[in-house]
Amino acid sequence: MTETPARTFLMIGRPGTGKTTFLAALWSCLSDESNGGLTIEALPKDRQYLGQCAKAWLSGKTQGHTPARTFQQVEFSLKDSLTGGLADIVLPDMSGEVFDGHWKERYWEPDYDKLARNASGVMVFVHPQNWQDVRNLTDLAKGKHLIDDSQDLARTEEAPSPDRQENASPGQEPEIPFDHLKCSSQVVMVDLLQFLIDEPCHHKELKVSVIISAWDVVKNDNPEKCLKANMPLFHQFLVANSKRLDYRLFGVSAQGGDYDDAAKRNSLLEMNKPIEMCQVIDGAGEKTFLTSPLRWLMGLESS
Ligand SMILES: Nc1nc2c(ncn2[C@@H]2O[C@H](COP(=O)(O)OP(=O)(O)OP(=O)(O)O)[C@@H](O)[C@H]2O)c(=O)[nH]1
Ligand SMILES: [Mg+2]
Repeated sequence: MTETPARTFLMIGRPGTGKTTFLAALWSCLSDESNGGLTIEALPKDRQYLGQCAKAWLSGKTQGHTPARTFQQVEFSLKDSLTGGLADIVLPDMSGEVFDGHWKERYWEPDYDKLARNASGVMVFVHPQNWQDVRNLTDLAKGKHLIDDSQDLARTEEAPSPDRQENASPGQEPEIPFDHLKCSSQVVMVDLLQFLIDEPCHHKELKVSVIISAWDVVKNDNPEKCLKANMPLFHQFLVANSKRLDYRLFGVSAQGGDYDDAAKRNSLLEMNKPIEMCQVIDGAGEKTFLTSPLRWLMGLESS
């Protein structure tokens, strides 16, 4: 370990956004010289968790859902082969449910509070599945007349749900109870970043790597345009706060493809080197390295 204090980076993302898969691929590729110039300088004392993740990743198995409340404190010591600089990194892996809990409960555990206040950078994960819950005002306006037209039909055909029955009084529209977890993911992601730059952490400046994971399923060649089109509120928040959130975007395929596609999975497992399974591009769509999101947080990439 180096004499300078370890630097803490957070990995933030809702459930199933690719956090553990990215960590598994990153850890597995840090010994490869063609990964963009970051190599392991000293092995962590506790490698069991990283070892498990890497084993699954190398054998083409999905990472299991990270259990809620389990705090995987990942720490390693890295060397930048371009400058020879050394750095100790703390990169905890947590379940997406933990972040949903922060959003819903407006509360986090003391352990996480310490990490959040110490953090000098954040990897923010979004998955194409998160886009299904994004609606813009034009969609809503278009949808409204369809709803109006079909209301009579729906009233006759649909039995009211227990929630609706409970809350409806005669002659009134039934009330649907608010469910935090059904809110649009882009609203949740904005809020999670606001916890860091506003109450309670008040970070003046944070490096941010926004990772669009499962990039192999995205039909777009430019992560910046892709985020703008699919999570416009979140994208606008990043742009508007770019003095405090010094962000870079990446499209990352840490798994290389869908494992349910047997032919694809076999072709990935037949690659000469594991690192060839991953594809990473920067915000403008240029090919880059799996380590680039981490290098950006470490200040090793030019602004
Ligand atoms: N096609 C494709 N799927 C991916 C990729 N990376 C992750 N996935 C899939 O996305 C899902 C979630 O991945 P995880 O890495 O477990 O996500 P997570 O954020 O750690 O999830 P939690 O631990 O539940 O918070 C899994 O089904 C993965 O197989 C990728 O590069 N391509
Ligand atoms: Mg996980």
